[in-house]
Amino acid sequence: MATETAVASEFLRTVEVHAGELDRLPDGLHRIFRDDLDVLIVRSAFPAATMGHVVELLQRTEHGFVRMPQEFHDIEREQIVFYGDAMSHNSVDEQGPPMERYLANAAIWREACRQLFAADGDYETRLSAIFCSLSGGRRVDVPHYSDGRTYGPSTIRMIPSGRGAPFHIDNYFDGVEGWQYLAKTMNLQYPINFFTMMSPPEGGGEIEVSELRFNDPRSTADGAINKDDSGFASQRFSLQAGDLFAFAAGRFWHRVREVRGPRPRWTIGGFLGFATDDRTLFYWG
Ligand SMILES: O=C(O)CCC(=O)C(=O)O
Repeated sequence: MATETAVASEFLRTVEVHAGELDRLPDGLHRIFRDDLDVLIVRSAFPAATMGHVVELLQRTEHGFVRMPQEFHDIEREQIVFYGDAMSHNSVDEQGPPMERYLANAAIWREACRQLFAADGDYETRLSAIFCSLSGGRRVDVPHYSDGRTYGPSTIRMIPSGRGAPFHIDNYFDGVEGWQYLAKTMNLQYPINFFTMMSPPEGGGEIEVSELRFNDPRSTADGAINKDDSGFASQRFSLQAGDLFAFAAGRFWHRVREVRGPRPRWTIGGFLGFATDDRTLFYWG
């Protein structure tokens, strides 16, 4: 059954469904967009065994993805690593990825992802089917750049022990070229973030969404990360391998809690946006 949560201590409007009952939320993603819902969880969106298998493959050297450091230029230093180029900024690419590199890496990513999931059911096919069920009958697609090349459908993110994603909010991408291009045809005022848990760590690593909203006078205007998040109420979500999480990441500050134990946290995901003509739901990494 679709479980809708609205108790006082849980300030986020959350709906949780099993992958077999997506028809209960035919317009679920648009509800996040129109500020009628904050969090949507699809339990077992992908089989846990599939995720276990692909994470095992990712830890071998021949996976085919381009690994992108997120904290330090030297990829050999222990840090958060993305498999694939993300359409966002970090301390290595402060203005976001150069478009030429991003688009070249997007094509590599699609092929590497096809290979990665070859034995388990194609990732893009499954993800797109899930989004179709939750998109209110809209077309679902990965965006194209002006030259016809496609964006990447997602990225894979590895957070090692002792690290987490800092407190941040996902609507300070105005200076990122590939984001500006998307904003010409999409309403990206409050982007939606989605990811599927591939492998949870032994401890920590929960996504934690704060009550602090975009433009709250208590937040700084520049979106700087590593801010102090103490003093704000938050809700924490635990996900199992295969669970998909989509949320209003442009409305609420959020972070990933520090990963504990030897196993890294692996996720795969990106962003969702609705076309301004309201006919298409786009997703990209
Ligand atoms: O992919 C994740 O695990 C975290 C997502 C997130 O916080 C973000 O991309 O803004």
